[in-house]
Amino acid sequence: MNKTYRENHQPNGLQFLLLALFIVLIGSSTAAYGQQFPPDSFETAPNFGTFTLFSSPNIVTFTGGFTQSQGIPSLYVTGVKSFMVDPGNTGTITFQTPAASVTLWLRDQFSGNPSVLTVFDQNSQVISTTNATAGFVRLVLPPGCGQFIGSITLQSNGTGMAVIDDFGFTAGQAGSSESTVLIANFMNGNDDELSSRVYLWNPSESSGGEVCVRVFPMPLMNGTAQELTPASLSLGTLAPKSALNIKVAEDILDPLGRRPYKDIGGNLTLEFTIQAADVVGAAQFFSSLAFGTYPLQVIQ
Ligand SMILES: [Ca+2]
Repeated sequence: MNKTYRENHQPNGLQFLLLALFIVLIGSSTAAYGQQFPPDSFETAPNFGTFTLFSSPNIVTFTGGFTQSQGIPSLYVTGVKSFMVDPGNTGTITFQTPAASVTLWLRDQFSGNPSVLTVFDQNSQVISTTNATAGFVRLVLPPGCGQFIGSITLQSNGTGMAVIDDFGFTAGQAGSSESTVLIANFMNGNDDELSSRVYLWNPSESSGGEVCVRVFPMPLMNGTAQELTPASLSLGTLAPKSALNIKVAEDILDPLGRRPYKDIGGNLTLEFTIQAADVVGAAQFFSSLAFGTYPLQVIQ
């Protein structure tokens, strides 16, 4: 076997091996993660007091407001009831299992001092705030890659009610909130010259979740370099017992508008955060002449 043959064909052999592993691993998938709960219109909620919607382990609890119909059609997106909070009060929505995203319709009854909807993660850190307007607006509340929504508050600041209707969500991590952090210490973003791949696989039978990446250029000697990702970028989800093949140029640099990345030699370090325990991975780069493969470094 001459050198050229070996260099040209070993990547294909490795890819075949990874494909075979992928086929073995992809056999079964049970994902509580990502289960979608269609909008509830509050039509069957009790008129007063704390109440819950949906069922365990995805119960959502509403406190601080009421749902009794006021007979005012503009206060409802559908039906004749909604979740309303009196002026000066704060309504709170709490998730038994943190949510991967939430959709709802929000309005103030009257214009003036706007009410404020605040989204918190499962550690009670603020993710975002939104002011209500005197007209229903549909809000889609993704928490950001790798984050989950633990609770939402609605502080009613106007002279009328602050109102939510048609509340739905997508379940986030059920049970464990373990995550894995992996580093690809050397990748190259100049896909005019080199192809770069990252393979992740998740051996867990139950733990699965979103894959997020941050991209750091590698500075030249005495130089500095700035992170390419303004915020952690989502690469989709990695289900239990499944694998993911990530193409650095197509899947990461394209969405960032940085393909091909040729600055300072195109060299990059990638940090992956996966919302699942004990994920492992490998990085590979190759052209017609050269290639390298190495396991991803486990940070957490
Ligand atoms: Ca309704």
